[in-house]
Amino acid sequence: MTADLDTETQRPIVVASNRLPFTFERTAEGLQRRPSSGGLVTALDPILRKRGGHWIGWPGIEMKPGEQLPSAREPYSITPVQLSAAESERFYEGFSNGTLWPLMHSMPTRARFHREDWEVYGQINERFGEVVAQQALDAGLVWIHDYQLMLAPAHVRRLLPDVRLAFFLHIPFPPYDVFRLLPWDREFLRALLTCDLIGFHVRSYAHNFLDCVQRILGARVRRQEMIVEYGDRTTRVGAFPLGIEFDTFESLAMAAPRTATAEAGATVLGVDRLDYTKGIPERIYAFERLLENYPEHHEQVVLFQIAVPSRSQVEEYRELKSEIDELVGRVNGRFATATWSPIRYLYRSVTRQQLAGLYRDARVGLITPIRDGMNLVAKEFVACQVGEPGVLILSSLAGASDTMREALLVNPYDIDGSAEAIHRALTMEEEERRSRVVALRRRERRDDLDSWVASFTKAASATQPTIAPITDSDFEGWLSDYMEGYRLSLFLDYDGTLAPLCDHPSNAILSDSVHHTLKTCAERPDTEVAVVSGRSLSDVRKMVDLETVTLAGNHGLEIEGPRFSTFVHQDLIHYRERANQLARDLESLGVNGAWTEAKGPTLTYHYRSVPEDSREQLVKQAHTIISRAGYQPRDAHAAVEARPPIGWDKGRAVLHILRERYGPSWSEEVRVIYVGDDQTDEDAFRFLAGLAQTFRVGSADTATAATRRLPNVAAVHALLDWLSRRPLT
Ligand code: ADQ
Repeated sequence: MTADLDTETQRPIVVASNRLPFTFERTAEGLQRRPSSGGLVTALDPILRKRGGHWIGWPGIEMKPGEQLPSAREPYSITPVQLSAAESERFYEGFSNGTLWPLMHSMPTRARFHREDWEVYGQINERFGEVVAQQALDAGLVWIHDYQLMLAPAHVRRLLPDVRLAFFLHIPFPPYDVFRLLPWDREFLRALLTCDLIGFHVRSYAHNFLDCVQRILGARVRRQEMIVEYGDRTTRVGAFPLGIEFDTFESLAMAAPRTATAEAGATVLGVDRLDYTKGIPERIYAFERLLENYPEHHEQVVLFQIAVPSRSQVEEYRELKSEIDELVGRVNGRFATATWSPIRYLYRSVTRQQLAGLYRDARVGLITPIRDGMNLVAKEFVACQVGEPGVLILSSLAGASDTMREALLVNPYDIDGSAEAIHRALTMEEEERRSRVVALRRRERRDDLDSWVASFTKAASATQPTIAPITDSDFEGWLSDYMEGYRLSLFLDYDGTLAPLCDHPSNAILSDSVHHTLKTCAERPDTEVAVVSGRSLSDVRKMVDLETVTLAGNHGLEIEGPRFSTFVHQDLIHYRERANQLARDLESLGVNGAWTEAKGPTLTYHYRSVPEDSREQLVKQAHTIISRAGYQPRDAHAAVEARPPIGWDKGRAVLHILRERYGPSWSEEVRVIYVGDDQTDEDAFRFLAGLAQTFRVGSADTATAATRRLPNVAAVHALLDWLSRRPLT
């Protein structure tokens, strides 16, 4: 898929985030709006004001039936996504803030894992995905934000397969060993990989993500280029450090009246949402240590901590509030004099204007989260240094420390080190303060919010990379160690694996070169090849036409091969007649090009030629007819398989072949590779988990139990070719 940069950037942008840019409250006068707090809104609102488009998010209250939001004043349109109070509890407080938030911040012991929360999170993400897709029919870009909506991209992709789709994560992406604690890690990674671009604040988060997709999903990662290949799709991954509206903050700081803090002596300023990631207690301990170690600061210095109330319905946040209240009280009690209290603590939001004045008048900005995706407060502090230069003390555990190198960097867990840094900041010569601030300001002015949006949207509209051909070295990396010194038993599905999917099964013919490579593999003394297909045995025999290959038809209900006693499942006898009847029943659905393939004991109802809009109805009817006949319906590629309920599948068939050939201890005798593209191959993937290397071919839209994915039939051919050429065991 290619995109013309100019037209892409002019077409509307559709943004989805958990919160809309404002929150509604129900008052006596009706619904009232107030701006939402937090970095995400600060970042996105100006983009949509400038470019126009659509913002989709949760309005913050449960709306009554028929109730309308007050009309928007924004120059962009808004669609609210409704959540009931019960849904919000599980989706927002539960999974988003109780599971993902701590886990993504590498605090797994705080994370709780409840299946019910996960399920509601999935449902709400689906709802968001559907609303986004409705609004994004002609969008130049769909841009989904943050950890609350990590599954939504998969739903947008399902509904709009060709839309340009990007995701930005505002919080850290943790290392592999932490992320994999999530019981649903694969689901998240798969959903994110439906995007064309995934942005993180800093490179280390992007690298963590690459590690995870490589190790958890077995995706192919091109590290130099930061490209992931998964199934038949590519995703670009990048670091896009978020900036702020620098000029706005600078102007606000220039205009702001002198604050009371300016009179109160040197102010050390902390500004945060009240959150356990922000390191507020640690900061108070560090300030206490400063007062213990350096009495000269008594009556001279004040720590002014402003905390915006946040997630106050969550128990942990209420506990944190009490802890901070208590700590502030204790330190003040310990050091206060008649005219001086060392800590001033404000538990509320302040306006941007007030904030700008406070930043400007502070001697020290003490921004010491114990983990933070980026931290915009540090950047705002710097932008507001328009008078006497202050000093920024910044946690090395905030994403912002990646670029804000001229700050005094501290590890917030190191209380003594932090106290030393505060002392150093308070006693720093003006010249040093100025040169640090100048360098910090220069960078933040250049890498501001506009430049972030420009670089992200530019990357999002760049031509999508193509899948690089799979090479010998890929196969060597994946398989050599596994196979070394062993015989190989190779299992392959036929349609969509060895031969491309066609309108009619009779057209899916093996090319001469693949036929030749398959033959070469099967004739090797150290390799056995089996083709396991849903076709009837006679049909698959006709297509493969190699006596050296074991053939399994009807999903393994019938098997024949060299040095192998022919197998026909004993229960089939009961189904031959019923299959004929079912074929007749399905004839009524032979409309719009749909047709039924009778394969002896099983049948396949094909609907590849049926127009999209009439498929759903036909498939539903096919399921009903098949079930009524006492058969099991199974969805396959543009087809519904009707299988006798015999408790036999491709997994059992593979086991049967392996036991016949190598005896009960086959797993010690032979290495197994299974390659398939179909839902019916999943039975074999599941059965072989841990016992084989398995490959799912084609689109990554459905989940798989296979170890890896291959993009297409050509990649299967490359695998066969590599296997045929490898040195003899
Ligand atoms: P937050 O965790 O909300 O954001 P941060 O980046 O610091 O953290 O943004 C906070 C915003 O809220 C700032 O714009 C700040 O001015 C404002 N704010 C903070 N305290 C305030 C107060 N008392 N009164 C008024 N306003 C206040 C998440 C991630 C961050 C990431 C951002 C953006 O956790 O790591 O930087 O998203 O991606």
